[in-house]
Amino acid sequence: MNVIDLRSDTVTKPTAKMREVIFNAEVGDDIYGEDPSINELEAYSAELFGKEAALFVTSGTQGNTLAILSQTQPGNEVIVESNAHIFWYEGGAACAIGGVQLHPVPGTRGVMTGADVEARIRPKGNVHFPQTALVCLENTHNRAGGTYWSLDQVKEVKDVADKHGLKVHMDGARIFNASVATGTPVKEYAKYVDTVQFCLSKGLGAPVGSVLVGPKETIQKARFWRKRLGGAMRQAGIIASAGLYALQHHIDRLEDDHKLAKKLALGLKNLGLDVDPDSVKTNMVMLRFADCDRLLAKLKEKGILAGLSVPGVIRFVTHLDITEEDIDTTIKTIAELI
Ligand code: TLP
Repeated sequence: MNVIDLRSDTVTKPTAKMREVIFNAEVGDDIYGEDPSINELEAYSAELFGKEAALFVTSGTQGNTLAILSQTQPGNEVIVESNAHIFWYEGGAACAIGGVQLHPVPGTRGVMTGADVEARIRPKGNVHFPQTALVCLENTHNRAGGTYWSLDQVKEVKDVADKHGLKVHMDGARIFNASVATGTPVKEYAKYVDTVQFCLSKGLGAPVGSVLVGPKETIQKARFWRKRLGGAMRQAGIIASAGLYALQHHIDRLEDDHKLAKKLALGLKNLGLDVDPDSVKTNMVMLRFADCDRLLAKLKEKGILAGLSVPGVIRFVTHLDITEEDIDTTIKTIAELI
């Protein structure tokens, strides 16, 4: 059976061209700094984001964790939006490894205002309070349904962070989706944050890896932490080459994923289902449904996979391996099932 996998954009398989690039990748021992493919990916990423340095890491979770570890001290507090991936889905890494406390701030569709953030910053010089060190933004925002931050919204938080001497990290697992949807170059977003983590293994379609970009000194600290956590790899140019290929060839096509997500949302709306097509900003569709488990199980029997985002909400994610025909089949199948 041909499976239509809409659970996540993490499920993509390398394309034939990407496999060819992997096959031919030049490699070396990265712990000696000798893997040409990794060095090229890091240099390319730093340039693309207008940052001094970049670090190839195993996953988005590792990139976020290294960003926190290299910009905080144990006992510090880190402000995150209350539905942030860092808060929900990273196994408590910031706390378990970095010894920091996360301070969740409710946002609107994943976006915090400068005032939201400022109200949560702890007063300095009072022995009762943990000291706020870092603010983390998520762009696009996963649990909010692939919503993006505008550049002005990022600037507003950056201004507050600067005023209080805080660093800003962007969990940009899907920053290219935000960039394509808003027309904002990633370099512009990066101007108003200290570090950005972006995933190669999501919409960009590479099999493994993320990149953390930022100032040289911060990335050097992150490199140290990556080694300490066992994330320094050897001839990992095998996977980095796929990441570089994805960065060079798979950004513009994200627009197609966004169109298909919109098409799916409109199709489901036309079936009378509880979906808001206007809220579909990038490659995710959130369907509010009374019995999600039953619908998901029925869909699975028909070869269509989706996942639960939050209780009562099914998430569909479009990506490189999803065609227009797959979306038509999905809408038709759901029409038959409900
Ligand atoms: N998100 C995954 C799951 O973990 C939920 C998905 O299927 O969407 N930041 C954001 C915003 C993410 O959505 C994810 C992955 C990560 C970080 C972590 O990336 P990985 O899975 O590479 O550690």
